This record gives sequence, structure tokens and C-alpha cells, in this order.
Amino acid sequence: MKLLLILPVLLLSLLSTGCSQAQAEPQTVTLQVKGMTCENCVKGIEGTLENTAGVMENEVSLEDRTATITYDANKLSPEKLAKRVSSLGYPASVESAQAE
Ligand code: 9UX
Repeated sequence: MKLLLILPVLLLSLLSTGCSQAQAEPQTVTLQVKGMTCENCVKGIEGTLENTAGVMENEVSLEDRTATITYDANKLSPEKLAKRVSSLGYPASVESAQAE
């Protein structure tokens, strides 16, 4: 009769595992971005990031030459984001990552 007790526990643990895998894992990274010279560059990068799957928030600063991005770590990495921005013609590198 132990099976009757174990079965619900098994089901529950399966369900919660599935949930945690599907859940977004927000991380924030600051990229150093070179080559931005006007506010239109900023808008262009921000627009592209906004349309990038997994990006939750982003703020590009012309003054600081940075892009601060909050993203879902299940879908993106700082390296992927740097490549994405670089591909627009603005060489980007990972400046700092806020772990966890
Ligand atoms: Mo900005 Mo562009 O600095 O053609 S130069 S958008």
C-alpha cells in the first residue's frame, strides 16, 4: 500500500520540476558597446534587443557606452547578447555579470 503514498509525491515532484525548468531566470549584464555616435544608434540597438527572444529589459547609454540588459538565462547568455549587438556594427564585450 506504500505505492498509494508514493504516487502523489512522485507526481508533485514531476510537476514542480517541469515548472522550474520553464520559469524565466532573470540575470542582468552590462555590455561595453563601441561605435555608438548618436541617439539613433542607441534606439536601433534598444529596438533590436527588445525584439530578441529572452530579453526582458534593456537600457543603452550613449554617454557610458554601455548596454544594460536583463535577460532570461535559460534563453540567452552575456556572450550571445554581445554577439547580437556586435552584429549590428557596434562591437560589444561583456563588462560585468551579476551572478544569480
Ligand atoms: Mo548613429 Mo547612424 O550615431 O547612421 S550614426 S544611427
